[in-house]
Amino acid sequence: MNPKLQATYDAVVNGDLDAAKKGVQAAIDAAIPAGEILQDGLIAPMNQVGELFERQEYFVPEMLVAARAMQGGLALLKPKLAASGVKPIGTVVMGTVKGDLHDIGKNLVAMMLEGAGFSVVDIGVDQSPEKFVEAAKANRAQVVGISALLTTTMPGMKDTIEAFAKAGMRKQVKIMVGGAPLTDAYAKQIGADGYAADASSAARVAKTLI
Ligand code: B1M
Repeated sequence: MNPKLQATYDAVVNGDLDAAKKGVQAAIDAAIPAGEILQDGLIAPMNQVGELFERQEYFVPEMLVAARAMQGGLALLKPKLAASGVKPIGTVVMGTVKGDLHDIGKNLVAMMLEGAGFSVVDIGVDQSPEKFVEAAKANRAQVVGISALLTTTMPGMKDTIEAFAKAGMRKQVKIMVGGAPLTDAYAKQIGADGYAADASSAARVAKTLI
């Protein structure tokens, strides 16, 4: 890792919002590529936080402050990641599945989709199948992106896909799923049209779907 990113990494692990923002700004000023700042300075420390949580050295409050620090850094990086002013190539409705409050990965995917030229309607976390259907209808979305981070909430993705079928919209929208516990095989099993393991491949997959 570029030593200039160490301060950002430590700031996220320690949940220090101000230091995370300062670190990201310093890295941008030092012309470190945005993708590298994202991967090594923001995503890698969140993985470390996850490991600390598994070892019961961190608990939910520590995860929360780490997430807040990461989001603060991410907000500064957003303009670098998502080029603006591009005519949208399609509309994606994006949300986290019902019962699930994790949104950092979803936000990143949304940014990368915007960067790839999509117009993104982010409906937030803990969204019911009906909300996904409503939002897709209201925004005439071509693609719906569903994120899940918990094994317990993954079945909600299948329910959401079924809700589109019930609403008679299954042929009009392509459904893409993702999130740390998911696999390509699971995505196929629940009838999704696409699966992406990370934010940059999500943009590639979305393009192939439209
Ligand atoms: Co939670 N949490 N959490 N958590 N949390 C995990 C996910 C966990 C793996 C931690 C662990 O045990 N090691 C574990 C889940 C275990 C499981 O089910 N497999 C867990 C748990 C158990 C819980 C609680 C149940 C804890 C509790 O209360 N006892 C609770 C559940 C709350 C709820 O949702 N109902 C909970 C709560 C929280 C916080 C609220 C404190 C906080 C979330 C804050 C927020 O999001 N605003 C939090 C956090 C921060 C984490 C970890 C540490 C980090 C998640 C993260 O943001 N990663 C996480 C451990 C870990 O993942 N290492 C953990 C960084 C992010 C960039 O990656 O989200 O994977 P990720 O997104 C990636 C890809 O997955 C993919 O692209 C993204 C970018 O590359 N992707 C998509 C994501 N969505 C996609 C959609 C796509 C395509 C790709 O297409 C549509």
